[in-house]
Amino acid sequence: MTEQSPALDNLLTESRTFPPSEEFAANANATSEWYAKADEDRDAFWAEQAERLHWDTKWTQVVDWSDAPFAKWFVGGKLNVAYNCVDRHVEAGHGDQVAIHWVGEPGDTRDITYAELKREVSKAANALLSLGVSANDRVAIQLQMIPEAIVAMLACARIGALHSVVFGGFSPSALRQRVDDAQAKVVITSDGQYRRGKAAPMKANVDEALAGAESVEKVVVVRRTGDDLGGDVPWTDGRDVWWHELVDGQSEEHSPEAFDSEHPLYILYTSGTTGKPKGILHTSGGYLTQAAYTHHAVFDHKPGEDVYWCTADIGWVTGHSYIVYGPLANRVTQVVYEGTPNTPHEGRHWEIVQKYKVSIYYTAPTLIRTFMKWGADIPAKYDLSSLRVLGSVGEPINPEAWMWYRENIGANRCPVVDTWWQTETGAIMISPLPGVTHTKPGSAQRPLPGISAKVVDDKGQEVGKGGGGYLVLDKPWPSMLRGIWGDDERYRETYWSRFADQGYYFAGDGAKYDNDGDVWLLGRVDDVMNVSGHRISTTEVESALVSHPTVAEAAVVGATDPTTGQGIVAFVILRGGVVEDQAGGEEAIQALRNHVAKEIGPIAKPRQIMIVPELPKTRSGKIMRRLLRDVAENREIGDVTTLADSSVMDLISSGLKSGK
Ligand code: 6R9
Repeated sequence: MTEQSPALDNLLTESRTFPPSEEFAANANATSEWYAKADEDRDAFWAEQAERLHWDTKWTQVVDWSDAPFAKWFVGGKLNVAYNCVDRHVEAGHGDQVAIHWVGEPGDTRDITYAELKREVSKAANALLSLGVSANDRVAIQLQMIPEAIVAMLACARIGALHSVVFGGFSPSALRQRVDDAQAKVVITSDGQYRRGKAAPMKANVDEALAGAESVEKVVVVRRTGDDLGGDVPWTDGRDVWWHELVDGQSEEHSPEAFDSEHPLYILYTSGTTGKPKGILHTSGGYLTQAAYTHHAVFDHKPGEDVYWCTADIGWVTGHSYIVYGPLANRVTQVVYEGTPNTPHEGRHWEIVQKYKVSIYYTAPTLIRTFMKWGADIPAKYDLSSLRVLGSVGEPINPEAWMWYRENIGANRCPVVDTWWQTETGAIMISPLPGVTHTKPGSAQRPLPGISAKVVDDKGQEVGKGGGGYLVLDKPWPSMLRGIWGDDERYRETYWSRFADQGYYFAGDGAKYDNDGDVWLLGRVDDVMNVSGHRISTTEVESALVSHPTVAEAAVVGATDPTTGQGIVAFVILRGGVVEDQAGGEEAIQALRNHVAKEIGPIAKPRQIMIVPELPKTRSGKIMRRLLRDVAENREIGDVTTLADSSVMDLISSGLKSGK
């Protein structure tokens, strides 16, 4: 990928493209003219997008970048984010529209209209005020996907307090670290959560986390699992309070205050591979503008007509921007599902799509590959004809998985949008526009109108068509992070030092342009392998493996090798129906190695391929290659606190020891 170490040039020569149907194109929210328009006058373009919101005081300047890398957007403007997501829709006569079709894992359901959401958020805002929470205070939220999670976030926004949402499955120490770093005053959690048909304790973990946590004055507990948990919920008198006892009796009236456009909205922690997690800070006006604009343009969302479903957890930035802020600002009707996709059966998502006539579905490659593993006959049993746009986020999507998604879920009819962005970018940055773009399996394709991104070499020079290097963002954007909580130096160092001369934001991802100039994401640069001086991306080898008919999912790492520097080690999950004894045999493994050699080149042939039942993933579905490197290099396994399921590593290690 750099001049010193030659890249493989023959990778990812994807030639399939899918133009939008005429009908879709004719009704699409976005048009191809937007690109030129935004290029001509970026500020005017964003000023127009900001008009999607209600501003109590209009801004005087679109962007102030004079103190780079600290940006100010819509300078002087004032707004209330929660008012924009809830109240204004009620005032415009849409109080009876369903905002949330909530589906609980055990099968209980709740439909919440905008009028009801307004009442709930107002009561919760009054409740937080009654606990002494005021603007700029921090509230930590550790909740599963229940309506109260969304209500709590909006209640914070409404009173100008910052939320810090922590994944429901995170360990006590991970929660504690985040509570301490943000000095959270209040923690909101639940008694327990349903996971795969069972009630698991939540409050008990929170108590363990908070022992001696001095900043925390109150813990608010939503009752969810109740008697199913068996036994009492541990309780600290004077500190703990039930959500229903606190919130239910509050007034339904609360006047939202208008805050400065740069008023902080939330902190969300992302874990780097080393060091303590970074508290990514987002603010109000610019963030909401880009979240709303991208949700409108990338998903072609039509308020009052579409039923939208983003399957993310609110503990992930995708849940923040594409369940809570963007969609609700755009008056969405959306599905929120509490449980796992295979509880009680592997068709659960498709059953929900059929029942609620979901028209826009946004998920992660990890889940698409899991659906592949389960088999195409499962979605085939359901009526998915309501679907019209499919989205993907979180990792590079292998062309094979993309095609499977398009064919088996989208009936070859729905545009697939592969959306690249990060916690730090706040909202989608690179993605096709449905109805405009001729989509291409595996490529995020092009920065959105208003966004500028480049692939550059080591020295910050843009590479040409067919060239690879580092993805950078060379112009500020409205929803960009405003810093790392409490650590300006780390903010500069992490994101702005690599290409300081050019003033580029370095995203940490490798990327390349294909011969059409479309962008392909190649994974984190930390994961790039170096085999005999050739830099090879994990993504490309993984995609080659997944394109073999027996493979559902693959993770590839570079392990130290005495002759080649690094050797490629692949961990492979087989597709449903494939017999492991056959597919895992010596000959079959050799066939897989040859397949990679044929797809990419002999240099990319894995040194070793191991068949495994599962892969280690974060809660947002990203493969943790660092842990697989530990396995491949026979080291003790490193920190597993951000794994979705910490038993996976035992499963992999024991399977390997027994020779499977
Ligand atoms: C939204 C989100 C950010 C990292 C990012 C990149 C990877 C996300 C991707 C993608 C290829 C896509 N990533 N979307 N890679 N194609 N469409 O995932 O935020 O959890 O902060 O992760 O995820 O490596 O840098 P976050």
